[in-house]
Amino acid sequence: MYWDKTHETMPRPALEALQLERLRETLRAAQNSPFYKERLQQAGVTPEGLGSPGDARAIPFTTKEDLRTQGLGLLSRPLEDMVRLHASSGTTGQATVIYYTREDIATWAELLARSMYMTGMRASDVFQNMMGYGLFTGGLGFHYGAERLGALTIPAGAGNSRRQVQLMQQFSTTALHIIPSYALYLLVTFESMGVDPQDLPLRLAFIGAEPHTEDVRCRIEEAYGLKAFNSYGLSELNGPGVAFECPEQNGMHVWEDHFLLEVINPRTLEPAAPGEVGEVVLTNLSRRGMPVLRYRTRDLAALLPETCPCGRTHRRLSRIQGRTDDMLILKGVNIFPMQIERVLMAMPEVGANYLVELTRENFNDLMTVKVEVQQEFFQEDLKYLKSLQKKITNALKSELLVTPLVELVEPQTLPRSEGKALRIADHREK
Ligand code: DLL
Repeated sequence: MYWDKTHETMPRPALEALQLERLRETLRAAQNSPFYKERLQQAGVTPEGLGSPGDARAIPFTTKEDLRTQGLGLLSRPLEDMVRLHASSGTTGQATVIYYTREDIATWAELLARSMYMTGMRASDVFQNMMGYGLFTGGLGFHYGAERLGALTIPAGAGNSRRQVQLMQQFSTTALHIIPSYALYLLVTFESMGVDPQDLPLRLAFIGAEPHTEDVRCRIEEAYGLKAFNSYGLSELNGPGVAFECPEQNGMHVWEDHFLLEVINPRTLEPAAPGEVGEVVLTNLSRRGMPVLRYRTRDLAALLPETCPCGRTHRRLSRIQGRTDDMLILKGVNIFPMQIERVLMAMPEVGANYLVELTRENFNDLMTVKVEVQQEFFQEDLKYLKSLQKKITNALKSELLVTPLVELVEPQTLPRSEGKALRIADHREK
């Protein structure tokens, strides 16, 4: 049931003692990087001065901007000790580059093996890794983890939908790693090939890398006939394998022997109360080549206060609710894209894809939500479609408090992404 029982079920006092020891080691390593050496000195923080993991609050935050501008100044070992780099897929500015030593790669693989084992994956499984191999961490990160676990690993990569289905058939795939929006999209390919995913031996899927709702998980589980587990991570902290759902499927355990977790109020920067949504802040506890301290992820989630019946002592995060930087402001009202997804995906008439377009006309902001309708409903008469449009508009209005324009479109007509879905198109000039 456990991959590493000692660490996964460690009593909290022992876990916190381990965190303190690793935090001190991390600070010692970080002091070798020009960037952190100066930062820590300025803040007067020393490894020996820390008396508990909570004392990490004296360490200044690290931001995306720091990572972007500091480059090699963040390395705590010489460049020749590094064996790999990955880069984040940021759409603005320069990509953030993360360097890994050989040990760092091994530790990361261990965490992913532990994560997948927790959901029930075993060496007898056939694992199809449908995420991009390359600078993105989703492909290689899981690949090494699955091999470490011992599963037969198919490095399928992203996209090429018909081939994905063929691979599943040919090799009797039992476990998938897939972006949730792509999992919904792939159902169209299954249909066009006359293959029912339920007839395949699929039993597990790991879904992550982008925000998604509980309804999306349910749709994937039902259509494929498997259990889908939420997987969270970010390149700045290795990549995937920071937090993962256990069989309880109620929140993601953050591997606290490797990451120091805080949830803060992004305005006051004080700790958020348990159960309250705030910004996730993470510190590497075991990365040696390029440890990152108190990284402000911009991801919004709540710490779940109860202990988990699965027996693991590592605390859980709720589903990621959005990001501090993805909030839209429309006519002065704050809107998180996940609110829109929650409303849409709860409606059986709505298909797999939608797009939110923001425009400005005569100083007036407009939001148009283009929604793909499931084929069987799209065939209905105009009167029916009008009433469906009204139903969606009202549901969105009561959630968002502004009235969007809703446009119903035919299935498979909105732009697709084989990677992370692009749901928002903001055409307003800044
Ligand atoms: O997306 C790492 C990853 C790969 C995670 C495969 C899971 C599976 P980045 O490209 O650096 O790394 O993007 C990180 O994606 O800060 C979140 O905003 C978002 N994200 C990742 N996982 C989830 C998730 C990878 N399960 C950024 N739910 C993060 C919601 C997620 N958002």
